[in-house]
Amino acid sequence: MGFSRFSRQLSAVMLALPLAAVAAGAGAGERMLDDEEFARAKDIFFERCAGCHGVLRNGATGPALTPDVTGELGYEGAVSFITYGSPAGMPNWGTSGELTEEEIDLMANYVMMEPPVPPEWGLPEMLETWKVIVPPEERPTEKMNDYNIDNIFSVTLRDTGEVALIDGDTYEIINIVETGYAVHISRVSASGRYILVIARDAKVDMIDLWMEKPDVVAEVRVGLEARSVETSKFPGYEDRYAIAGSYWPPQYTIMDGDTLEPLRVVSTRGMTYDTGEYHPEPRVASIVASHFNPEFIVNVKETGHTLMIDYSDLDSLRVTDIATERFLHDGGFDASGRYFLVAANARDKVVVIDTRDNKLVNIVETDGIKPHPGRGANFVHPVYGPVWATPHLGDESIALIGTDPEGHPDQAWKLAGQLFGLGGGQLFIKTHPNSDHLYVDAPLNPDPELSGSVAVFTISEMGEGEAEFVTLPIAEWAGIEGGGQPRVVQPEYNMAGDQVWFSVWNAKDKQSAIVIVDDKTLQPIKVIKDPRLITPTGKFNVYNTRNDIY
Ligand code: DHE
Repeated sequence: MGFSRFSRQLSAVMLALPLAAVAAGAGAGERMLDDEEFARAKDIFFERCAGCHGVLRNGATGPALTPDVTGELGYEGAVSFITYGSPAGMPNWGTSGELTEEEIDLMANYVMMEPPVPPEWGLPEMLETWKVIVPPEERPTEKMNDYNIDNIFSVTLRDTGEVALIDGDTYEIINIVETGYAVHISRVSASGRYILVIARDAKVDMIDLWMEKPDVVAEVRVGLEARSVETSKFPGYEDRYAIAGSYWPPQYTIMDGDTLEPLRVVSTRGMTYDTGEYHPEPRVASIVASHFNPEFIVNVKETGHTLMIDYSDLDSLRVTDIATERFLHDGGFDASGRYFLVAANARDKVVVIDTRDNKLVNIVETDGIKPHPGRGANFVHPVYGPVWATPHLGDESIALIGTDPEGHPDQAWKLAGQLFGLGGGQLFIKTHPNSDHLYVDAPLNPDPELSGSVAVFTISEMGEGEAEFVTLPIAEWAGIEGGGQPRVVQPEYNMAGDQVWFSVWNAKDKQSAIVIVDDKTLQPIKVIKDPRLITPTGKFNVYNTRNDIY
């Protein structure tokens, strides 16, 4: 279950299994699991493993785990990977205390068996789950609270299935809002009024920030597993539509932007862009809304298609299908908002799309293992000019890709330079137009000192070649009581760009925190600790998220 060498060996057989071969059944593990154990292992796999390895275990960010390949790894090998992880991105489920020895034994046996195929989820199932809690006509016609809603943070509380809405001016928790299971990300509607939250169980929640106490006004489940949500941003279509991408079933759903009524659901099953082979599980990874056309940009992971979905006429949906690269994951715009850069992480590449002319611009080799940008970071490098940066999950490198074809044509859409951060296990990077700093985390590094810290580079001091960084001991500053291995994850600026928020993400039964750092002095100015802040991970500042500022 580790990533590096194993992943490369296994990718060759990734697409070999036809759907008929993946029906539930038992393979050759160390021992057979009984029904109860199988059901428990299936749940753990869904909760912890399916995101990287796929429901059908055909592999993506992590290697394929079909019985033909896990059989070669063997039971002992599987136990070791699950227990210790790897610096290339496999979490250390055992040594971090997240899985017990007994659960690891269960999982090592489970991955030797044939994976079960989950049921489909179409419009009828969605409509059964669709609820308009406050109909549009009963919602406020103006903002009913005194919050500066642009500076609210929507904070993922991963393991409680909630988001905390935190006032960025006062650091007070405004509300803890119940969402779906293992909630993942928040995105903000074009007007800034609504926050859309997607959970791993594919539940979408829509929060109205104009209410006296902001809360959920509509919800729907668009599948059984999902990771992405976005809303229409093109002038004339602000807040009109929402879209969510599902991992299972592999599909995207366009919804009404006021009520979340599902309007169109489209499967992404189909052929790989290069070899033209059928794939049963091409999952929808990141989605962004174009600023240049009435389109959503939908990245289909396993088959390597980037779809530009024109939402101006839902009855005759026009889709521009750009062949890009397999294993598309997360990404963001360049500073102009015209070019979208998305990691094809298991291919160690970043794809650049021109969202004005709907064309592939380039596919950049990032000279690192598994680029993982989040949305990336845009800044003006003293030597290379405007760049977009991504860290890597599998090593300590940070790729700088030139984004200025006019002023710096030699660097444009190429690897202009590299930085080197704390170590492997990096996930997120962030800067802000008002800041001279670039922050890079390493939450998946097995070394607790590194996973509890963040690297800070000073942009104006960068030259050609390597740059020095300062290490901030964020987890230490949090003063966590009661132990655990708190991981520092996802820097996020406030609206003004003068403070940076970090989640100190501990196990569910341990204390977690949010540490806020002054961007000028690099000193902590506030630690938010509250028993309700359980497993905080992603944080989404309303203004920065809505305006694609990163
Ligand atoms: Fe994420 C973004 C998928 C695990 C925190 N994550 C994304 C996106 C995708 C994705 C496709 C881009 C969404 C978009 O922009 O539309 N994430 C996955 C997985 O498949 C994966 C690897 C495994 C899984 O089982 O889910 C995974 N992600 C995690 C985590 O374990 C993280 C660290 C903690 C958590 O809360 O789950 C995590 N992912 C995030 C965050 C973002 C994200 C915070 C948004 C970053 C941003 O700044 O926009």
